[in-house]
Amino acid sequence: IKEQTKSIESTYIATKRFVEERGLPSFLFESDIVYFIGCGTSFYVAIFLSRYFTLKTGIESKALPGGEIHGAFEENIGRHYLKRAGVLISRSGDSTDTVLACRKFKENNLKTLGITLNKDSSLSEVSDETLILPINEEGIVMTKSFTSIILSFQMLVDINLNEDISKYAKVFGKIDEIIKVFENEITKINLIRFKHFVFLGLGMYEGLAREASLKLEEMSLSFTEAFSSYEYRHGPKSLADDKTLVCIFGEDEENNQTLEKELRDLGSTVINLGKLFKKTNIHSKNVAFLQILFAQILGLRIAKNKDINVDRPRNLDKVVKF
Ligand code: F1P
Repeated sequence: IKEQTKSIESTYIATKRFVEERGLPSFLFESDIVYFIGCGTSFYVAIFLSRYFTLKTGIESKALPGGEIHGAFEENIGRHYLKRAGVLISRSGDSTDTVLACRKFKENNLKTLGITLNKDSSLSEVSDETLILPINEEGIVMTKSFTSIILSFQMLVDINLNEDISKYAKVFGKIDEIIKVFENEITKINLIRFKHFVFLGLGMYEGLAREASLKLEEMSLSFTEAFSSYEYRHGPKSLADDKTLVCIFGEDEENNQTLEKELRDLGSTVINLGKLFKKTNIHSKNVAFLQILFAQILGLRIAKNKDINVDRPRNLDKVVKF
């Protein structure tokens, strides 16, 4: 988790170099629809980036897990869009679902960009263009690859819009500060009393909520759920009580404050991450993805309390191949 101070910087340098040497994957910005694909954590990166991409470019996009594409994508889907493209995300570049999804896209004449940490992977062979990030992540549970892949794709979008990307350089060396703020907050919570963890987020923040939920499952074998924030009012909140910890990803604004109060009234403990993130000096919307560090630290703390080894998550392998 702490290595993210370095991985963020190397991602920034590598992405800048990629654009200087190879140019932007302009076909994405000329498309009518872009599909963002991944599995597990990489699928949650896809949700985040799909929302970011559409928000900034106005181009339609959809995030789907790899299996949905190779298992259920039919020729007819999205046929009325003249230009379709795919962004395939995979740390290993070898998850069978994602590689098959990329092949399926090619069969249907979609142009593809692969983003991976592994230059010798099947994904780099199959995708039309590949962005390789020079990050080495040993653990099974993805942490720094999540933040790095998000940063690098955000940079591509921003460069295409002629935005100044040096704003990202401001976070170099400051991840430690965010970690301290989050750690202090987590220390104040009596984690042992919670039986149920809920993560909420809207728009791109839904990607963070889904990833946070996965982090707690993988690291600490906790029972967790994630929803698009206001969906929680429509049924799931029947389970909320004083044994529930709810984390709301997003900005510190009125709607989140109202939801926070509503859930506190039900007896739940609520962390409003927008409010908490403000306590750091680098809380801008550009680096909203760094809110995920809260869940990475939370997962680690709960695992420690339960004496679970986060480096050997139960039933999981680093790559899912079949
Ligand atoms: C991602 C992934 C992980 C998950 C598990 C299996 O694969 O699904 O999110 O924790 O370890 O792999 P990848 O396609 O990004 O390599």
